[in-house]
Amino acid sequence: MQKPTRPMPAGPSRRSFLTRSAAAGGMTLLGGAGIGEAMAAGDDNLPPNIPEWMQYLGEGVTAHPYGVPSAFEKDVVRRNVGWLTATEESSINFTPIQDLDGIITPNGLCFERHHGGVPVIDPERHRLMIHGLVDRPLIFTMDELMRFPSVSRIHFLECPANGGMEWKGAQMDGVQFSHGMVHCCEWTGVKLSTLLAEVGVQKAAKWLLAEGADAAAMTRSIPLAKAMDDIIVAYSQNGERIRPENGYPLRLLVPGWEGNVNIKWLRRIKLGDQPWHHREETSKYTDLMPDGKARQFTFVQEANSVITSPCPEKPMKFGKGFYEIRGIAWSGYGKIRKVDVSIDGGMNWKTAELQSPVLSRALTRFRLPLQWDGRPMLLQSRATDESGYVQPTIEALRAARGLNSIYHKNSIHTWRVKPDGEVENVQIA
Ligand SMILES: Nc1nc2c(c(=O)[nH]1)N[C@H]1C(S)=C(S)[C@@H](COP(=O)(O)O)O[C@H]1N2
Ligand SMILES: [Mo]
Repeated sequence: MQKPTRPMPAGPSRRSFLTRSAAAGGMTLLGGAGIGEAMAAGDDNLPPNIPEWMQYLGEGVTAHPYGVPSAFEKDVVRRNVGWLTATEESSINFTPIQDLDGIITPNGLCFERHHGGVPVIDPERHRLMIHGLVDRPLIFTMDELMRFPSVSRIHFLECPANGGMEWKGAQMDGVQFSHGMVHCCEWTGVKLSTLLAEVGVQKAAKWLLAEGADAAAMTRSIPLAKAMDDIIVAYSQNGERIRPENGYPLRLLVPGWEGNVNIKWLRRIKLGDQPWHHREETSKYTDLMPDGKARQFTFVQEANSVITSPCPEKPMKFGKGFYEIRGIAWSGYGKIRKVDVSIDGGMNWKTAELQSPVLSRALTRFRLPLQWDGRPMLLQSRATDESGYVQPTIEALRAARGLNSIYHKNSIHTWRVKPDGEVENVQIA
């Protein structure tokens, strides 16, 4: 047998064990294929035969100094929506949340949001300047920043535009696009409060301005109180240096607050006594209210949740029988306390199991076993966080915020499951 250099996915998929498992039945949850059946399937790679890939030596330890996913996982990728933005540099792509398990988003799959593309920054030549209402304005090298006492925290980061295309009705054909402007990583860095102690904050200081080193020179005003609380000046993401797309070599991580204040490619922090007026291009993250007024600052990403299996990309393909409903919940106010799941559009609710760890301002996994009788369902999830905040219905959110909004749409989401197991994105009254 010749040794393939790089195993490639097979063509049309092999017959699935699981689809045939119902027949094998018995007392087990799912059963499994009988040995006779497997032999009858005529695939030489099925047990009890020795498969191809046991008949050659695989690649050695020098083949991939930096590993990549299996070639069979080629469809697990970030995706963008062409019509959403005019350019690819000032644009966004989406995390494939339908394909992920647990609470950590792999670095290569974290959604990206840029206003001026991704700059190429040599960490040797990168500096962070802290000035304004401080006693000792200072400029830090990356080495100096990494010498400070460090922290590692797991937090979600969500663009406030997540779900924003659906204020007027369901329109995205998958959970990747309806909810994929979120990722959750373990961020390592130095607490901003540590750096502020180094420069000495003056009494009059109440706000800070953070500026990125990208072509957009994106800047944001952030209240100093948040900086003193839990903001991280981060250089690592899931154990390795931050990816260029996510802010290499340095970014702000502002736990639970809207994505746009998490300034990437961070180069400057200025302290002042009031918020700054931002340039048109970067100051659009205001919430337009029903009365036509705009809320300038809506920092917290309130509790949200969505079922990621089933979903349009993951239909209920085994027919009637056992499924585990799985999803993610998160809240900028703290920990998720509870997630309820409904299969009848919100008339009846069952409390799902939360998978540990349940961390503050982090994605939280929930799951609920279901014996599907094959009838249509309207699947929903509803998160409650430790502050007591309950994820609102779309009607409640519209009543409070109207139809003019783009940002902060965290309403209960509905999937319609059809008898053939296909899943559609719908909004129900
Ligand atoms: N310098 C800079 N920082 C930035 C942005 C940017 O365009 N430039 N985009 C912001 C927005 S709107 C979001 S939602 C988050 C996205 O972070 P991510 O790309 O790591 O997912 O970064 C924020 N920080
Ligand atoms: Mo954003």
